[in-house]
Amino acid sequence: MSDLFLGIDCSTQSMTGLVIDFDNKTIVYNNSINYEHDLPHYKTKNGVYISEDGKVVHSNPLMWVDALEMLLKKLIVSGLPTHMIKTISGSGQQHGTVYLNKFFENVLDSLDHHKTLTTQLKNVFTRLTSPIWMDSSTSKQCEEIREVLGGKEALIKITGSNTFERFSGPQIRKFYQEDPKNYAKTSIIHLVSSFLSSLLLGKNSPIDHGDGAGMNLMNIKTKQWDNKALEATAPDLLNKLPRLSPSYKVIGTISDYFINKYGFSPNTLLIPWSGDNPNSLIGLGATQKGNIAISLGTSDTYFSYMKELSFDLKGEGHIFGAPTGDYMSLICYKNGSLAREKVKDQFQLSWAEFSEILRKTPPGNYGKIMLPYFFPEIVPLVLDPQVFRYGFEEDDLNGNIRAIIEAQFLSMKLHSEWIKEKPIQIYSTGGASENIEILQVAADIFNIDIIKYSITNSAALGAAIRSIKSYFESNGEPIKWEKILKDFLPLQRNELIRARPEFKELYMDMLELYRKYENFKINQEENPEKYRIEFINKYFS
Ligand code: ADP
Ligand code: XUL
Repeated sequence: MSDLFLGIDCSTQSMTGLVIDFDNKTIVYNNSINYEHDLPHYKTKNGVYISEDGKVVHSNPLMWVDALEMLLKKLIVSGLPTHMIKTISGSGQQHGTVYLNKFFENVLDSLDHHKTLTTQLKNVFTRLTSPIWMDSSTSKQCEEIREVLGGKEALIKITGSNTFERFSGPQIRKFYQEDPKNYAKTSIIHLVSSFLSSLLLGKNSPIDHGDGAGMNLMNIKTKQWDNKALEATAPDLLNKLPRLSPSYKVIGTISDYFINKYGFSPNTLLIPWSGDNPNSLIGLGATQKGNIAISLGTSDTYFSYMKELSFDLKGEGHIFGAPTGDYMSLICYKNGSLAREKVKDQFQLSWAEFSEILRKTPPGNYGKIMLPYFFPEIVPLVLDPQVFRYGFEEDDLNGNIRAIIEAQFLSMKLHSEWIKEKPIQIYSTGGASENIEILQVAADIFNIDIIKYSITNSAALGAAIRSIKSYFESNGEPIKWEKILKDFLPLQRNELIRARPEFKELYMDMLELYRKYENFKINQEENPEKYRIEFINKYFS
């Protein structure tokens, strides 16, 4: 076996470790810990704690620590020679924050490898749970910050995004306002990514520009903390944040705890962890203009590599840093996999049965339209979840299944119009990208072919690939992204889902119909029922 590279992904529902043997162009290890099933004593459902009204969504940072240790134990048991791992990087669900006291770095510096990480870290948190990307309880703080920074457009031009409920800045402000004592006791606030990176490093790790851009705190042009944004958020915040770093820069070597306990070499290099979406950009090979990806994980996201910085002044989308040092654009939905699961579970179906219904029902669904806000939604902003059905009822099995999938991709097409990149193909990833029938609906609605990979966790893969690039660079042997990706990624592709041209017109009409229904419900515009009848007459009579 030759040089190995490890990528770890701490996502909403699970933690994955993936190891690449780069010389042999193979993935030699790929395994996950599922929080709900493998760590049941944390009592999460799908990896999270959700309040009754659905607005407050937290997870448990100690559970992530436990999962990391469990993952590394599995790696050892598998017989993988950890001492041959040259570089490690990782990926975290974006926006989530971890609040730590002044003892954090001392504890990291003096970890005893005979004891577990959780025993030693249990007293370092000033907030026992972490608000995550699914949280939508900070509308008040979003408004306050937006106002101080001069309104939506000004804010977008500073941080790359409007304020969003799940973003770290508004979440930090809420903690400061609701629990000032513990805010004062907080020495450092990490993202999920930089928190886990700190454990491996044995001291505070920087936040990379990719994940840093999801905080409403980083200036998207200078890639520095923005003083005005910090002041608008909470007092003394600069002193409570780690430094920022390019995603590719080596930050040090692995700490003694992991060397002694898991057999890593003392020379193992570390590079900053990034967000799951920036990592996926690399893991899917979407590093050039015109590359578009959809990720169908717990969240559904649509994102694109961006060379020249440009903004969505309407304020629905985001600009993040890309691990290449450039930018990426993104829109994100909360009603992704968990909404699909709601419908699947309501009718007690397996995914195979769910897919079978998608196969046998017609595109256009006889004019049945759903607005699928099972959970609060980001685009369009819906804080009080409710599902709207037009032309069918809640107990219509076939109708509901096709309606939710069509709604998700019609909405994605509608709200990604501001992303000017026009794709030739779309790369897909995430748990639901296993499902060819779901991808077929997406391909037909976008009228673009979709590439499916055999690895559905492109975030872990992207982290491992980033490690390769930084390793060669730190050895004075610069290697281009294209070279690594070209040699490796095509081997992972396993299917092309073709858009069917015969449904192009139908879905263009349905997109306009869907737009009208959203405007009807969200902006109180005219009831478009007569257009729905026209659509039915055109395609189904
Ligand atoms: P995350 O990384 O956000 O934790 P994943 O990318 O691992 O999430 O995706 C997990 C989701 O994948 C599950 O919630 C499940 O709904 C979905 N999933 C798994 N298999 C299928 C399938 N065959 N069809 C549709 N969805 C699936
Ligand atoms: C992106 C977002 C989610 C999380 C969880 O802005 O909120 O995609 O990164 O995967």
